[in-house]
Amino acid sequence: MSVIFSGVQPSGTITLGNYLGAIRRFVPLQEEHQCFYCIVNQHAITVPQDPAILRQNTRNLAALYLAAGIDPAKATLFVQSEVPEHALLGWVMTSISYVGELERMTQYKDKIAGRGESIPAGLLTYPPLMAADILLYQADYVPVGDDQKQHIELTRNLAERFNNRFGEVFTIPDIHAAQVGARIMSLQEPTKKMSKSDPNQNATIFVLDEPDQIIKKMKRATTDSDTQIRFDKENKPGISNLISILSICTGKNVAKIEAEYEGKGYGQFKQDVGEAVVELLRPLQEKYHEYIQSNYIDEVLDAGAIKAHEVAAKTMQRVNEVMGLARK
Ligand code: ATP
Ligand code: LTN
Repeated sequence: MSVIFSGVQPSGTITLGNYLGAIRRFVPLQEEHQCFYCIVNQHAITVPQDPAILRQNTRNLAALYLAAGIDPAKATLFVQSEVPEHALLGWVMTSISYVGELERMTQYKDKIAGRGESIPAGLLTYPPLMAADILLYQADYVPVGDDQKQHIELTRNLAERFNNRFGEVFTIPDIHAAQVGARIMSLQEPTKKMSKSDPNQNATIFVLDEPDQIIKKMKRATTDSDTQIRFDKENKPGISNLISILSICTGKNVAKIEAEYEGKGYGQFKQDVGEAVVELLRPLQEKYHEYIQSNYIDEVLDAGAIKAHEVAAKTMQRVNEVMGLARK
C-alpha cells in the first residue's frame, strides 16, 4: 500500500481537464492505497478571491469530489486551511527554496504575465507550499495533470535538499501520470491547456455545464481545414484533442475511433464527442446536486481535517526537531 496525495484549488468550477486529468483518476486509487485528497484553498488565495465565493467554491469542490466517487471511508478528504501544518511546513519549504528555481517555474511565468508591478509574492512561493502539502503525508505518488510535472520535480528536489541537510525525514514522491487525458487542451486554442480561468467561455467545458451548452461548445471547437479525423497532435491539435476526449469517455482506443470515423465529417464527429461528454458527466452532475444540498459535506470535511492533522502533526514535529525549531 502506497500513500497518495493530491490537491485541487477551489478557484472556480472544475473543468473537464481537471476531471479527466486529476479527480477521475483519484477514485480507483482509494481502493488500494492510503489516499489524502485536499481542497487547497490556501493555494487559491495566491490570486485575489472574493471571500463569499471562495467559501462557496470550497463546498462545491467537496461535493464534486464526493460525486466523482471519493469515499470518505476509504480516502481522507479535507480542506488545506483546516490543517495548520500546511502553512507551517510551507514556510520551511519556502526558506530552503532558491528564488532562481522558483522564478523558473513555467506556471509562475504564465501567471505573472500582464500583472505589471502587482505580482503577489504568493505566486512565487506557491510551489514550496505545494511541496509541503505532499511531504507532510510522506506521499509516494501524486496524481496530477501534465502541467504539474515541474512542480513535482521541484518537490523532489526540496525533499532531497532537506534530507541531505537534516537527515532522512521525507519520502521522495513520484508523479502518478495519466495514460491518456494528462493534458486536455482548450477547445478554442488547442495548443494551450484547457483552463478554469480562460476568459473565453467557449474554450472550456465546466463539469456542471448543461448538456446543450456542452454540445454547443464542442460544435464551436477549433479544428482545421482538412476533413480527416486522424490523431496528429502536431498538424491537427484540435481534432487530436477531441479524439482523446472521446477515447476517455467511451474507452475506445484512438485507432478504433479513427477507423470508425473514416470518411465521416467533422460535424457528426463533434456532435458525438459532445454527447459522449454529456453522458460521462451526467451521473457526476446528478450526484453533485444531491450532495450540495446536504450537511454530509461538513461531516466529511470535519472528520477529514482530524485524520489529516494526525498524520501532518507527526511529520511537522519531526521537522521542528531536526531543524532546531523545537526547544527540547
Ligand atoms: P487554472 O486553470 O486556473 O490555472 P488549474 O485548473 O490548473 O487552474 P487546479 O485546480 O489546481 O488548477 O488543477 C487541479 C488538477 O487538474 C491538477 O492535477 C492539474 O494538473 C489538473 N489539470 C488542470 N488542467 C488540466 C488539463 N487541461 N488537462 C488535464 N489535467 C488538468
Ligand atoms: N498546484 C496544483 C494544485 C496543488 C496540488 C498540491 C496538486 C496544490 N497542492 C499537492 C497535487 C499535490 C495545481 O494543479 N495547480
